[in-house]
Amino acid sequence: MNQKKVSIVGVPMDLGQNRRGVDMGPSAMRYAGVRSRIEKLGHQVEDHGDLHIDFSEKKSSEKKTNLKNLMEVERVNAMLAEKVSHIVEEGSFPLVLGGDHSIAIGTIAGVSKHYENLGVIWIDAHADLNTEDTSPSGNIHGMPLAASLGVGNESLTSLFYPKAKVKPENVVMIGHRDLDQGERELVKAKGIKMYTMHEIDRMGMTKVIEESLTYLKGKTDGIHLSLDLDGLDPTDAPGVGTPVIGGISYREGHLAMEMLAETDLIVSAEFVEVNPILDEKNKTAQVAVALISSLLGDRLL
Ligand code: 4U7
Ligand code: MN
Ligand code: MN
Ligand code: MN
Repeated sequence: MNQKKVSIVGVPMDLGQNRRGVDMGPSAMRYAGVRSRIEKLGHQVEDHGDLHIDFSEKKSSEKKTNLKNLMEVERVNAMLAEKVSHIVEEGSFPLVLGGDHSIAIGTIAGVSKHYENLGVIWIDAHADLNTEDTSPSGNIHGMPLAASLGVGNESLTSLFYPKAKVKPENVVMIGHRDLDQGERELVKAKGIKMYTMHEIDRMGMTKVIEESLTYLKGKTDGIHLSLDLDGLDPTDAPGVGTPVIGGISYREGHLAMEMLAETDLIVSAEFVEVNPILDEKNKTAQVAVALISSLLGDRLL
């Protein structure tokens, strides 16, 4: 793989969901050696540290909505979008460490500013396609993909212009096994390409990634990877807030990352939902760091 400049940004956000601890994700991944692993691959790494989160925001926002902590989630995402945009401008690869998945709103807003047709590969047990109208929980970490498609509350879609940061035909979703009714409807209405666990079981991860890349190649000018650690099976990634049995194995995840590395189409990535409080001896952070390393070109030989 070509040598890159890689810029790490930690976003210790936990306001997009209910369980404390996911705010420690960035520090767990740093402790698991993310920087040195990437440097060993020959890349030049700059760690921008963590964005500041104001944890004082409680359940009700001043804005009238059922979205939890909307104002602070909005503020942090605006900050993150600026930061990520700046990193892309400098010719560096943004590597965002979460934090809950609500931060994908900011990452994607920042990256998409520089790409006419940004592709997105979304690896997750969940679709994250809820809106304030369909969400069963009011948790914004269940909404970032909808927001990035321009669907949902104005506060979450209005960072930068246009409202829709990615086109539905430029999105590929992988690893799903827990969808809400409104999400199913949105997948169908928008015609989004989705490889659930069923397709992974049937076709194997090799075919899933090959097809995904064929699908995105040509029509996209760069691809962002958004990887929610709960996309992996809880036996391999136990330290997540919303585990769902029957997920992607470590081996399949590792293979997927190596195949993405081979294409050189990935222009940015985020690894989210690592919750050290729920983890077993930092295992999930270590898995995340191993996946990051493979994505950035690590090979045995
Ligand atoms: B994650 C959920 F209802 N769909 O919206 C919701 F099941 O970023 C879960 O993928 C969302 O971890 C999970 O609250 C968000 C629920
Ligand atoms: Mn998830
Ligand atoms: Mn998610
Ligand atoms: Mn390997």
